[in-house]
Amino acid sequence: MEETNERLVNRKEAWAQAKRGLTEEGVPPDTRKRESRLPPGQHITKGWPVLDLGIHPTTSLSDWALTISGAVAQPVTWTWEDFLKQPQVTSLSDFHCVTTWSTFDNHWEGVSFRHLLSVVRPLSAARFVLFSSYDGYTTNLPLEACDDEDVLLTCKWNAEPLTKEHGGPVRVIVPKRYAWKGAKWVKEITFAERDKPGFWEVRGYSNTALPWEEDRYGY
Ligand SMILES: Nc1nc2c(c(=O)[nH]1)N[C@H]1C(S)=C(S)[C@@H](COP(=O)(O)O)O[C@H]1N2
Ligand SMILES: [Mo]
Repeated sequence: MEETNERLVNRKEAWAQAKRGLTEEGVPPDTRKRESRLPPGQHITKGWPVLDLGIHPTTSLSDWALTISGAVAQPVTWTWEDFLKQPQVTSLSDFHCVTTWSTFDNHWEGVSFRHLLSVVRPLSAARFVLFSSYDGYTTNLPLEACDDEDVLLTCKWNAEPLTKEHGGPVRVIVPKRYAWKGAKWVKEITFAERDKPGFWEVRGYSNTALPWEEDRYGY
């Protein structure tokens, strides 16, 4: 059984305390440069690094399920077959990890978050979304950040099934936020009236995670 990589978790917590990698600290967010495709303090990496807690859960497709519940009119649990029956879309986007690497032009394929919204129909009181994964990871976002055309539950990357190390069979991508907001091996999506900080959000990382504002850390 794999265990959480405590050294990595401790190192990333220390980076948050040290506010590592901030290039524009002290510059008010609304005056920072935003015209560049590459967010401030990021560099482009070739290939696609793997970054997670160190546990790569194996779920056979016959056991896999995704439950979407909470403040919604129609909670659902999708099996793998159900997931494939949903409309599959493609999307091209960039990926920005808070540890400063970015990848450009990823071809994603899967189910759009907006489709999911049309199925479960969040109640008007629902304002936040919590993602929980098969490795025990969690991350949170405002509903309005998820209600965007480029937010996907993705099962394919560059025309190939998403590998286990990158979160297969299904992970979330939220291209306008740092990559930790996209849960690999997603298991549950819960809509709520109140926000609930996730794994990195309680360890010094930003609740909002906006790359172009270098919004890496919490205060
Ligand atoms: N379930 C889960 N999702 C996760 C993580 C994790 O540890 N567990 N790490 C996050 C972080 S910090 C990053 S940068 C991206 C990395 O995705 P990749 O390994 O496919 O590059 O996944 C995010 N989603
Ligand atoms: Mo990350």
